[in-house]
Amino acid sequence: MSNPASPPAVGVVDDRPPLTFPPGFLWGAATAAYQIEGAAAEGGRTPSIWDTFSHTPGRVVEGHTGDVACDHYHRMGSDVALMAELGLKSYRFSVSWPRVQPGGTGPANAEGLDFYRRLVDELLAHGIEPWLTLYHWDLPQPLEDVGGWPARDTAARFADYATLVADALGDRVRYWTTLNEPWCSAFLGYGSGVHAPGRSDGADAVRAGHHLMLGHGLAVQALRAARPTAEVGVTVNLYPVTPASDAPADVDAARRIDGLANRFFLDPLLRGSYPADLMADLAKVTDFGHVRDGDLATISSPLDVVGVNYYSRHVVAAPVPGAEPEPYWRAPSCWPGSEDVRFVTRGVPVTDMNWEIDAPGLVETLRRVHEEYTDLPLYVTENGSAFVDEVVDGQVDDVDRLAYFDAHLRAAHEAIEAGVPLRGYFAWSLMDNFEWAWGYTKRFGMVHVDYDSQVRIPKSSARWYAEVIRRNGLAAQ
Ligand code: IFM
Repeated sequence: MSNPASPPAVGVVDDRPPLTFPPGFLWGAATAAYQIEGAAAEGGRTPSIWDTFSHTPGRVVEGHTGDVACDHYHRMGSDVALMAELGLKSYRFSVSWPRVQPGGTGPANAEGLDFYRRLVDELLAHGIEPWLTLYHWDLPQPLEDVGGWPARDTAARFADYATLVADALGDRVRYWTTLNEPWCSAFLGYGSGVHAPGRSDGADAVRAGHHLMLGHGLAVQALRAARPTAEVGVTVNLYPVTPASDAPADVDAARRIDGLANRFFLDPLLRGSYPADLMADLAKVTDFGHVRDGDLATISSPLDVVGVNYYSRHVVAAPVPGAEPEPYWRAPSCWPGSEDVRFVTRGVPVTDMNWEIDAPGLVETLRRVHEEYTDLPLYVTENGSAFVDEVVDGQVDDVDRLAYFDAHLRAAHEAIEAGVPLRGYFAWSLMDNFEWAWGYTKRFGMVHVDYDSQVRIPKSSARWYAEVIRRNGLAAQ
């Protein structure tokens, strides 16, 4: 199999055609508060679950924390100038809940809100559309202390926080995302415990997933009440799930993992129901007693856009007795009720995260959301890759990352040609940052960050992306 992310070999004629995207296609890059801001104890910010988790020995590689990160809190002006230099049409960032509402309840922290007001104003002054995500995993620690997302009340707290941010920024932000990747918050945070808050209980993970979606629905209603013209959506991380063979047991393993990874969220959010087969699979974990009348109507409150984060594909197979448990998102505890399913490595090229590179999977994913779930405009709100970078003579020539973007943009274009109303694409990430349990050891940025000096160097992929934006498409190669 050819490597979809390989740059053309020297001397080989590459006939990839030029591709033009629809007029107005929104080209952007994304980040998240805890991954870049730093200033963890400044401006009235109080700890989130990620502060607690990263400061707990053994939780994050090499004991890294987000205390300083990319110091974006202090360098916001020059970071926005860099975005403008790259020609970004939009910037997707998240608001730190404990920065704007310390502790997660009560009044707003004016200093915290002021940071985001200045960020948004700076973006607008540079002609960059702000795209605001309310929750990218930094739950205020006091809310975790009273139960976290497995507790129903957290959903109501989230809606209050949404109102507070909408009241402050709704006059200048058009695009609002409630949650980023609720699968990770629920199943990595409360199932396997490799993410904050580091709890490991299948029933709690399922409850957390439900209450995250309930919080989303309540926040959609709160945003609409505060700002009727806002364009509101949610971002889910989706994977095509493929059986390793046609054997019925492998096909069933794929159905089960697809249920937990994709349909657990897509069905309630876009159809207002949990899939019956998923509920049957989960029967040994939970009786779904946490779901109350009216919840699913709230969860499926009408949206304006849907965000899709895409990185890779899951290939799975039926259990093999005695198989070694695998780490991270392949860990059995991420998949309550389906702990026995095996994740298969196909031997295709992988990124530094060990995630298989599979650009056609993006076409499949976008088509599925459109053809099976919704006619709403779709946005790829994250797509990108970690590779080991080297700074040579002050430059970073990240050919692998560039090729990854190229292959996935071609896939995005193919999806548009197949009828998907894809309206924009956000590269993950604008700059290298705190990659959660991996700390600073994994680099996803188009811009290199030297964490000692905080010097930023746009990599080859950033220069290339700037050209893509300028042309509104890909040049022939
Ligand atoms: O860094 C993360 C991001 O916070 C959420 N989506 C996946 C990225 C890469 O792991």
